Amino acid sequence: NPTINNRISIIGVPLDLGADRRGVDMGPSAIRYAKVGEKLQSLGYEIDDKGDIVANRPDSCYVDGTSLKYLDEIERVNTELCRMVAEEMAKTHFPLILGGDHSIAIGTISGVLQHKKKLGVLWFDAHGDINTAVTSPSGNIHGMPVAVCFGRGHERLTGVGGRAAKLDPGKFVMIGIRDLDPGEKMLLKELGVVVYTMHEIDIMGMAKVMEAAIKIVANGTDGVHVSFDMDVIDPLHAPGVGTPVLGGLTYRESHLAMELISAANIVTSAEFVEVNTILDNRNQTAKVAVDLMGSLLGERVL
Ligand code: 4U7
Ligand code: MN
Ligand code: MN
Ligand code: MN
Repeated sequence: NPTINNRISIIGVPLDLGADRRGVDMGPSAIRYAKVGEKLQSLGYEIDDKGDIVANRPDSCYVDGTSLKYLDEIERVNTELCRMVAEEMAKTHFPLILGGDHSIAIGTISGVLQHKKKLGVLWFDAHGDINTAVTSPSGNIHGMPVAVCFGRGHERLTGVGGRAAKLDPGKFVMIGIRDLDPGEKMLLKELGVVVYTMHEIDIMGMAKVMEAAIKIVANGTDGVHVSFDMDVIDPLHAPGVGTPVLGGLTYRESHLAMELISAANIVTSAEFVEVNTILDNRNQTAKVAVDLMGSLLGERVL
């Protein structure tokens, strides 16, 4: 894959506070156990595993009963993640982040933005993750990272990485969406984010959806980040996620998407999040995640 350096820096973020439920904190170890390092090495990459950013356990965190659960610790972990991602990119390494709940996209993307000022994003998810404290039905910050990356939400979150470094909603594409809260629908329309819901994937097919999505994020940008929430895949193939929603991507559809991104030579960073080992079936979801990373980073059948 010529657009990316052959060095990959893996950063694990065993955070589950953003989901307010245990299980995704073990995601990074499950993904490592599913041989992510071996897979990427076999594709010719040099792997620099930076280890994990350790988060406090929920029972030792202060919760003040506001609409933003575990704000202090989530801000701290994301600030550290932002710093590490920027540091790895300064070495021209490709950052591959293992989650953890999806609130870590705040740190990943703000770190990438230190180097890629005109970043495009492909956001794979069953959910929109574009709530704010005002619209969120749960107060869980893993439902808010997209809003934060557009500069909307609590200043302690939008302040991670600096107030200036924010995403352009016109260069942000969502894929696989099938569960949006009322406030999310309003903000998506207001900002003009392109959303390929499951309906468009059914009608157009994944190949056409990706062709259109890639065109949007590749033109006029200086890099593309892939944020992959494992719950975009149907629970049949990825049962180990915290917030499963019926009617998701098949195993093949998700792979085709990764293969087409890889063929377009546009990706400059990636994260795979929301693997919940407690709900998983013999590490199946972590294995699917590693297969997808392979396809995204150049693995082919022949
Ligand atoms: B994930 C939810 F209300 N929208 O905000 C919320 F349905 O990172 C779910 O995509 C968020 O897994 C899911 O709590 C966050 C809910
Ligand atoms: Mn989700
Ligand atoms: Mn998500
Ligand atoms: Mn989830």
